[in-house]
Amino acid sequence: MTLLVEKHDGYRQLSLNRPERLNALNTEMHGALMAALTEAEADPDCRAILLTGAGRGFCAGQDLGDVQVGDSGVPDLKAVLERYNALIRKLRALEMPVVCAVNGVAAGAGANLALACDIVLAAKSANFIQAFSRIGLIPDCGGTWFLPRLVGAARARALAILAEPLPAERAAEWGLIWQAMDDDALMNEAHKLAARLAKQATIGIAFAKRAFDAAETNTLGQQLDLERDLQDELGHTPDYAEGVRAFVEKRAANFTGKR
Ligand code: LHQ
Repeated sequence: MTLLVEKHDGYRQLSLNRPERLNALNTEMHGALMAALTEAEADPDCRAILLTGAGRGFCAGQDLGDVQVGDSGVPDLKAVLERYNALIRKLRALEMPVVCAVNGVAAGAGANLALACDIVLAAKSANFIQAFSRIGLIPDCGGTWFLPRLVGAARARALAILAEPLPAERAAEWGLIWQAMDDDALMNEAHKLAARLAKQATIGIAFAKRAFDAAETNTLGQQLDLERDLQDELGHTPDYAEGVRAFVEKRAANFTGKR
């Protein structure tokens, strides 16, 4: 099994599971990950995802032994990239929060897979490596889009060109990820976070994801209109009504995540 799926109360943990290859992504793992996300979406009881890796690595990117050689005699990267792009699009559009617990090295597509998630936690021993330039490629899986937005143009370019490992603590200082933490605390914290998110007003979180992504191309005027429309829709959800009621009654809200 290249992907382990564990169901928890309100969320699912997906663990990339090829530890002997540092969870490098092959065709089978891609398929399993896409299928697991589709299943999670269809389950009304699943309101958050926790993505991590089995063993000492998070994900070493594309399995370099699993790239089909095309007619021209060179690896057919286009076909492989179509799969990655579909995966990144799916994660960004998923109507629930995605927590990524980077338990060890995240290299190449593995690094940018993590960056596509909504909240990234990492073990202090983990590193992020934009390994692509080492094999003559550019950052893909949204890397050229995520990096400058997260850490600024100068750092983005140096990360991509030099392909040096960026330790988790510096990644957090630079704003590439949310938090770095002691290795032995990581999974406990990640589970606590996923469980907490699964009890939040998750449809609101889904709309915030959509708004942040739209903001990348919208003008302020367009974004104000979008916020108004999304807020108007959220204003008709049971979670909004419950949130306000719970506030007034000075009690914890009981959210459902339903539209
Ligand atoms: C691997 C891999 C790996 C296979 C470690 N594949 N076996 C998209 C579309 C199409 C094509 C191409 O690419 C892409 C996007 C990309 O992701 S490109 C970037 C691909 N990834 C890389 O270039 C990273 C390659 N890996 C490494 O540089 C190192 O393994 C890192 C720095 C991640 C970790 O180093 P170490 O901690 O020293 O571990 P290791 O190198 O000894 O790896 C452990 C094993 O895992 C080893 O196998 P072995 O049989 O010797 O024990 C590696 O060969 C294997 N492995 N990454 N991507």
